[in-house]
Amino acid sequence: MVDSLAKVLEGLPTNWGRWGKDDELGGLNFLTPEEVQRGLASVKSHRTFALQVVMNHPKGDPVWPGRAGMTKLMTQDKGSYLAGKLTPLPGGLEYADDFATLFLQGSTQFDALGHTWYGDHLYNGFDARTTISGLEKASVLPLAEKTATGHAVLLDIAKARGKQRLDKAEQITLQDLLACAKQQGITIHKRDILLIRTGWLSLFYDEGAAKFYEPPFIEPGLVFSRELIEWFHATEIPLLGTDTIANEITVDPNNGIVLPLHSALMRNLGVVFNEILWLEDLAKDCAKDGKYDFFYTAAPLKISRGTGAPVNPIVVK
Ligand code: UVW
Repeated sequence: MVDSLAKVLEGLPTNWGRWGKDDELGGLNFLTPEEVQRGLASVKSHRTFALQVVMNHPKGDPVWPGRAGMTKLMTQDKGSYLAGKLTPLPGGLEYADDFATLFLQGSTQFDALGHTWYGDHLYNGFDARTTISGLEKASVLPLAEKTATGHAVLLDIAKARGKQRLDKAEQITLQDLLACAKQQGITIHKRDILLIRTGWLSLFYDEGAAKFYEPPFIEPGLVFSRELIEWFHATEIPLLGTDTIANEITVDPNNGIVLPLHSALMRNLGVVFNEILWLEDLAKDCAKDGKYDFFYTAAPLKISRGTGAPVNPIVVK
């Protein structure tokens, strides 16, 4: 018997109304100019990292089951000119063009705060019917216009456990986060952007889609607990990013709920989710220099009424 979200989350904090009844930014409200400055002040080596996975990757695009990776087609290329279908522009210029269809949640992405809900309400109490035909409220657009920019920390849970990657359904608790921070010699400060490495995504590229999606599809990740939600609330975490498809263990081992943190953190607290991050190169660099904090900035594509959008976050160490 699976518990209901309404029952499990009863009495836990929300940030609804905290920034006004029309707020669509949630945790990004914590990222004030002071937080941007704090992020910039942490920059030491000026090494940069781009955290998006490759779209249209030859091995495929890792996505939530039921979605598909990008389909990309050439609409014209040198072949078009060689076949006589096109002639060069006056002066001789030729060009290649392409066209793509994609799930907006089909790559490294930001979830809009209105992307998931339970009952009849989204983040900030917006009526769930405002999602019909496109998100009228809490779409990805306000997040894209604000940007997520500030001081971030990486917690490398896989490394802390002496593994290349966590196993299917492996759990991460609040205690694990705090122990990992201690082991890495960092303090998680209020308003830090929180990135968690599990190593899980590398399974897709190393061993292929069949292994990655082998049933049951249960990603490793954070497990719901009341103390975890209270800690996120008290620590004012603006954004959670991980190298998994959905930022949390797929099925909660204690109550059977699928993706409870999407409700407890995203819907109720307004924590912005940055999913499907490529953290391998950043993690290697952090292990090398022992520095696990840095400047992070990201703005998803500006898509009107979007449920999410691809993003290529930038880290400067
Ligand atoms: C779902 O919403 C099901 O997944 P995600 O947040 O990973 O896109």
